Amino acid sequence: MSRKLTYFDIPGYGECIRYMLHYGGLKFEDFRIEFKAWPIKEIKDTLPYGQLPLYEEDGRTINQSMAIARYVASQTGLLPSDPWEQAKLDAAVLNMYDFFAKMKSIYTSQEEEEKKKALIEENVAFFFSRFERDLKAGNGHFGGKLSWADFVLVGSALGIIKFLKLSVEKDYPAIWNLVTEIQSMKGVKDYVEKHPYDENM
Ligand SMILES: N[C@@H](CCC(=O)N[C@@H](CS)C(=O)NCC(=O)O)C(=O)O
Repeated sequence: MSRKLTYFDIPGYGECIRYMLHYGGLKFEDFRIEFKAWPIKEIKDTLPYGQLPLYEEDGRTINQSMAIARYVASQTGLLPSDPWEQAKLDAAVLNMYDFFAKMKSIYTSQEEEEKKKALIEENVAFFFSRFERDLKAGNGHFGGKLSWADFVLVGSALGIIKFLKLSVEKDYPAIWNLVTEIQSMKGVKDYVEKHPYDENM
C-alpha cells in the first residue's frame, strides 16, 4: 500500500498524523514543504482547499487534519469500536482543535506583540488546565485508555506550544506523563529523535 503525507516542516496540525503512522509501523512518504517558503503558488493551487496537511493512499486523497488523523487511528488500533467512546474522543479532539484555531487566530492577528503574548498565555492556561483535568479523569488518557486523542495532544497541541516557543512542562504533570509515554513508544521514539520539535522552527 502506498501512503504519502504532505505537510510543512514544522509540528502542528499534521504532526499527530506522523506520530500515529510511526506508532503503527505504517510506511509512508513524509513529504515536507518548507514553511518559511510558503505560499508556493504551484503547490497551493493544486490543494483541494489550498491548505495542508494532505494524505494520499493508493491514489485516494483526503484533506482536513483531524479526518486524516481519525482515519489513521482506525488503521493503528487507536480508535475504539464503541460509538459513544468514539464520540467522547471526537469531543476531546475538537476541544483541542478549538485551541489550535484560537492560537492561529491570535498568532496571525494584527494585535501588538505584547497583547498577543498575553492572549496566547491566557488561552494556553484555559485549555491546558482543562486537558490536564480530562487526562486525570481518564487516569492518564483521554477516555481512559490510549487513543488518537492522546496522540493529537502530544503530536499537535504540544507541537504548537513549541512552535510558539512556550513551555508548559512544569504546570501540567498528567500532560507531561503522556508526552513521555508516547514519545518513548517504539516507532515514535526514533521519529522524535530524528525530528526534535525545534529543528526547523
Ligand atoms: N481545517 C484545516 C486547516 C488546515 C490549515 O490551517 N493548514 C495550515 C497549516 S497548519 C496551512 O495550510 N496554512 C497555509 C495556508 O493557509 O496557505 C485542517 O485541519 O487540516
